[in-house]
Amino acid sequence: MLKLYSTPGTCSLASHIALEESGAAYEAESIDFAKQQQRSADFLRVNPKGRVPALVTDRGIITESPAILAYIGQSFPDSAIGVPKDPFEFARIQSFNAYLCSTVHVAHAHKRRGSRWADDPAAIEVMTLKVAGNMGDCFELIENTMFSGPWVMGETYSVADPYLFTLTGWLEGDGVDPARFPKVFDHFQRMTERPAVKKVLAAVTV
Ligand SMILES: N[C@@H](CCC(=O)N[C@@H](CS)C(=O)NCC(=O)O)C(=O)O
Repeated sequence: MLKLYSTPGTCSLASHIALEESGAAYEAESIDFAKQQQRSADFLRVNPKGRVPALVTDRGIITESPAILAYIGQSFPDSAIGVPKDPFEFARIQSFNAYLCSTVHVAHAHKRRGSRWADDPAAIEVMTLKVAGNMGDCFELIENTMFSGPWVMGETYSVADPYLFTLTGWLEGDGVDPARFPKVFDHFQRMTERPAVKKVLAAVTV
């Protein structure tokens, strides 16, 4: 059975929702950041990067959200979250998810994880001041050029949707009003009505 290591409030929510949408048999184990469990010897054996999500499969462990999402989509092609076989359509999904992973998530991480990039407390403080502006710029680009509607890729729901939903949920905390992006905000609200999303949110909300 698949096993997902995740932490409430983090990017692992996207993989958790995708698993639920896929209909796969899976279990989820929560890693407690307050207890620094992501840096425990036990968890570092699962993911030496010390990050969630990590997905345990019968062939090994997968890390990195875009890879986990693609794996789930390809493993359950006939589910709501199945990815298209067409290489171009699949590349469009990967392109969107790679942007969320490598640019949007990194912009967000400068708020709480500035110590990854600087030791000087003043430099870390200055970096936090860039978060709202950078996140706003990223979501403007998504709203105006990347989001097709009604779902991220157009008519078909895909693994890009739970990922965008997860990062949209960070905007308020980053000092950005999500209502600035009407299509993305509407998407966020429609996502909360999906049974799989409701089920996962109920399971991870303490
Ligand atoms: N590129 C990775 C990023 C994973 C990541 O940074 N996860 C954060 C939570 S959103 C984490 O585990 N942080 C723990 C830490 O920094 O100690 C992915 O997309 O899966």
